[in-house]
Amino acid sequence: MSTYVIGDIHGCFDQFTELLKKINYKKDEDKLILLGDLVNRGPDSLSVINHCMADSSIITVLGNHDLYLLYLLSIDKATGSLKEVVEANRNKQIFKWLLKMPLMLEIVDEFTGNSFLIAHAGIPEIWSPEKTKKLASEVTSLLQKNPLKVLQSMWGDNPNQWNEELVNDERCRIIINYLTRMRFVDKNCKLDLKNNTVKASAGFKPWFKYSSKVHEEKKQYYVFGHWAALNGQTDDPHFIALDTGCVWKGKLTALRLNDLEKISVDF
Ligand SMILES: [Mn+2]
Repeated sequence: MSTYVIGDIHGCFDQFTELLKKINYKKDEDKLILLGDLVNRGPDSLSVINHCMADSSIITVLGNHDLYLLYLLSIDKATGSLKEVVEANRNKQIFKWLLKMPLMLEIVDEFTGNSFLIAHAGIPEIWSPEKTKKLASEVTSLLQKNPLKVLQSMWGDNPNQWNEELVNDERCRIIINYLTRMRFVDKNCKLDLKNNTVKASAGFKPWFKYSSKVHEEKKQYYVFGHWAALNGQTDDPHFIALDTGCVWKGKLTALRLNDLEKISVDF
């Protein structure tokens, strides 16, 4: 049995099925975790969703584009490359399926004992894995209890810094922004959500540059997508970036957790 993590698919269905063939994925034996942003921008978001819903060995962490799709489904607004998903006959089932997905996962590989912390954009250094799990499930239960309220109030870049005192919509919004939109943060973990390049503004660094040696000792790996401009490069083997920009005519990349091998297909 192998466990794979695949980066941002963004509706690139052909590359997705080609990659599954290349890794020789077997749905009855293997496990597949997607890093979110299954949909939008690319040519065939609906086929990606249909394929994933038909295979119970697939789960995804939610990305910002998946949350956008949930939002469009919640207000029944068919627009852009998500039009056919919102208008699909079983759009209500799609909504329910996606709403159940977590914002963060921890997977421990039984052969190596390595632990993999998985979130669409990453996990800020100020939150331990336990704390992150708690905050992520806080959002998931709010999403399930009152989806409209969360989906309609999650927009915006403020507050831009974590604070234990935050409550209600602001608390929910910043947890979502760290886990699904983060790239650069400053030394107080203030988010810069405007910059999607690889060049930091003054006072900011990529979120994964703040971490200490602790990950190495604990055999912890952070696996994330979202940041296509990194093109898979973090210069730190404990931070594994898997969005290799398939939808921008780059590659779609899988990581096999058992041996840390990366396998890609071209757009
Ligand atoms: Mn994203």
